[in-house]
Amino acid sequence: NGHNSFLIFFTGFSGSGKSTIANALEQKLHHLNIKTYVLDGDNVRSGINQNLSFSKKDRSENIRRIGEISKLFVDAGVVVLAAFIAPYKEDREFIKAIIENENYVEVFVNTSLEVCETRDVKGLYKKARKGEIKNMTGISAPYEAPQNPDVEVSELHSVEESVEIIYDKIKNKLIL
Ligand code: GGZ
Repeated sequence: NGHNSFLIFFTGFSGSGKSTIANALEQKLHHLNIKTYVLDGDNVRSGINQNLSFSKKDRSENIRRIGEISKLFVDAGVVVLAAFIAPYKEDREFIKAIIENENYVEVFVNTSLEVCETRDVKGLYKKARKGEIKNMTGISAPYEAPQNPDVEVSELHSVEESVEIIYDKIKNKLIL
């Protein structure tokens, strides 16, 4: 039951559903006995990257380290599901440059800012509107949308549908 290892990189606004979809896809892959690891703000920004802010420079360093960590996991034979806003094109390009082409799948979770702001799971958008937090992506910091993602999902898809759409794109990489 060997399988290829690769990186699935989810980009999109805060509250777009990146981590939720990544975790749901991970469950599906587990049922197929595939070794996976989810990298997201919860385990990266709280640990190895806890010294980084949301300035442009620190977001770039965040994504650079995530790219290098992902590369190590891919080398170790794991399917990595990385869920980060990664708002700058040049930072996503860096990851593309260090991970072999066939081992990189970019997923644009294109949930509209309006929907993300309505969800406001952590209350961050409300705080950003009030000026209580700065550099909030979509409010006071930019998001450079991917022009050519490998897969795109949005609020028009349920989590389950999103998982199936993404699975369809990666199934050819899996040796089941
Ligand atoms: C965007 C912020 C900010 C600001 C805190 N802007 O929805 P969340 O809470 O759980 O996910 C967001 C997370 C974004 O971290 P990333 O490492 O993915 O960002 S980046 O790739 O741009 O480096 C959000 C929370 O951190 N958060 N402040 N100002 N998101």
